[in-house]
Amino acid sequence: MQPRLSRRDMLKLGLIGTGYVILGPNGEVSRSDDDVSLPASPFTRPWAAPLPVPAEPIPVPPFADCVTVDPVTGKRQYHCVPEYTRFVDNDTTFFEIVAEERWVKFHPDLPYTSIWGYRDVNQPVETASILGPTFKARYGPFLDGDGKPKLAGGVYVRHHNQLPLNHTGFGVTRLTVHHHGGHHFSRADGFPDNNDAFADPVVYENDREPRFYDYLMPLLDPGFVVDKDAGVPHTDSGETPSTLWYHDHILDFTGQNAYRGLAGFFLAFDDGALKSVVNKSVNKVYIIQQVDKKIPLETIAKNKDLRMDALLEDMETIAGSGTKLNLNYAVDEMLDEYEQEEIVEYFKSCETSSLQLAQQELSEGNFTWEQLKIMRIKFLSEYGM
Ligand SMILES: [Cu+2]
Repeated sequence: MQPRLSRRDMLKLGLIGTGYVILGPNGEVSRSDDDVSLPASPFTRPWAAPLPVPAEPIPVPPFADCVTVDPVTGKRQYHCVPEYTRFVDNDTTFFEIVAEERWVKFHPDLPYTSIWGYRDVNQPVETASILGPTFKARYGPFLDGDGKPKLAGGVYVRHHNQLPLNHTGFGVTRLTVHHHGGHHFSRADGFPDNNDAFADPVVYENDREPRFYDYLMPLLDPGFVVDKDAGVPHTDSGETPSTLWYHDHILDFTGQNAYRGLAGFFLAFDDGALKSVVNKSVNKVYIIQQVDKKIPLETIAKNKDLRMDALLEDMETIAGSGTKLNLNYAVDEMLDEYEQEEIVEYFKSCETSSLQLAQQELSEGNFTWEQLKIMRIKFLSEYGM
């Protein structure tokens, strides 16, 4: 007979608070998930196989049914889902993924098991990993030929559904892919209910549901949708997520479908250094000369065909890289002495460079984004941080 366990023993064993403890009439303790009716897990040798690391998907040519190339300019034009149009051009990378049933070994000592998994179309079934391919992508802002930020770039993924149509049991074969943690159109973010509720030019490969579906990840900082014109200012790079995953998201069956294997990583990197170098080289000298001459910012922006927010972004890059810009002539027109002092004190004490946060925390001052931005530039110029 097993000895009785005291509460103290149980705490030591970590059994209290799990919700899985069964205390038998004899004081025998067992966890309710040790169900004796199930076969024991087979023995597997430790360290028998390397950790599987899913390969990156390989880009495919733009999809001819949705992207045409302008014969004169060579520019890609997208024409399938209207809201995607501004976000797709020659810098967009295309991928093609299938969801399918396949047989895998979780361990060399185990027999083959059927899973549902994502696979890059370029990857043969025999060598496909259990988890879907790992995407690695770069965040924008993407720059046009003149070094100005643009919306287009990002990643465009076509997902094919090749799961068995006659499936019954665990999981459902109606799919919608969610990019977990990203900031995308709801159209491209695994709408859980019914993804052909969107009026899409999808191809129906059978009469039951669309057999492929297009997802666009613009890879811009959160907020780009609010500011429809620019994509860079008014966004919050402090909130940009980087370690993401994608998984099936269909209503009521997300757990079952992800459990069956419909999941993969999506790692997104930012390239701040690269984009600021390009920006700087284009407008830096001009901006410094104009500020020296105390030219009004509106005039500088107009002459360089920049929006005011884009000009301020460039100025911040210049000040941030160590070149002082004496903007007092412009600042004094936008803020009185006390307001300037309040904002400087805030910047001295705050831990992030988020202007959205500054706007919230300085809410009594009712400062605009431009006021805070120009103060950020003054602050960078004077304190060099
Ligand atoms: Cu999720």
